[in-house]
Amino acid sequence: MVLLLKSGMALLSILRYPDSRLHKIAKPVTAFDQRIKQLVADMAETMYEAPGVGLAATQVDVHEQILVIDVSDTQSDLRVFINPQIVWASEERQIYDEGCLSVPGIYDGVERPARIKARAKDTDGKPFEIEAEGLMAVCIQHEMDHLKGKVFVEYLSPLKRNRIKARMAKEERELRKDRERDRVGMR
Ligand code: K1U
Ligand code: ZN
Repeated sequence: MVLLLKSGMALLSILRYPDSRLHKIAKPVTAFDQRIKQLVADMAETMYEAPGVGLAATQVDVHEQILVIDVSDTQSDLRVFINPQIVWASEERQIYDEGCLSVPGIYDGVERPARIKARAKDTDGKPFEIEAEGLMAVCIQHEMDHLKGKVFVEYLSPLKRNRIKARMAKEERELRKDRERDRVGMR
């Protein structure tokens, strides 16, 4: 579902784990055109509204290699990564309590390289490189996993993952009931 806003931008629906579409592999972007610019604007709007600090195109059911990230406190530092690649990762690792807009309400520790160097293109197709640490490094790696069809809960133990799946399934049943009540005018 897409919610159109007065600003000309749109709020996109975020797929919820364990939706199988979260496991699709994203393809590289080949045409840096108006469609990509509009998609990036809609993804940023969707991320800010959620709110979140990152969003991968996979999460809005678009299977192209596009990420938006803003780890600033004031939603004022949007970074766009198209066709991103990690070209260097530190031996040093850090554990960070990660969250995901596709797995709302769940936070758990994931260990990843503490510092990375990434290469990507902007919306005009211009290449750039970035060195990142802290939340930015975590976020780039987490979002790049989405493009490869991987959700952060897959780093957790099978026991934790199954509990998360059960909780998400329960929430999904409740959401469906609410939507049905709305449809027949009972709410
Ligand atoms: O769904 C996503 O991929 C976005 C995810 C990014 C992320 C956060 C933390 C660690 C790794 C990856 C989120 O934005 S979850 C929500 C969140 O962390 C947040 C929400 C509001 C304010 C600050 C953070
Ligand atoms: Zn995520």
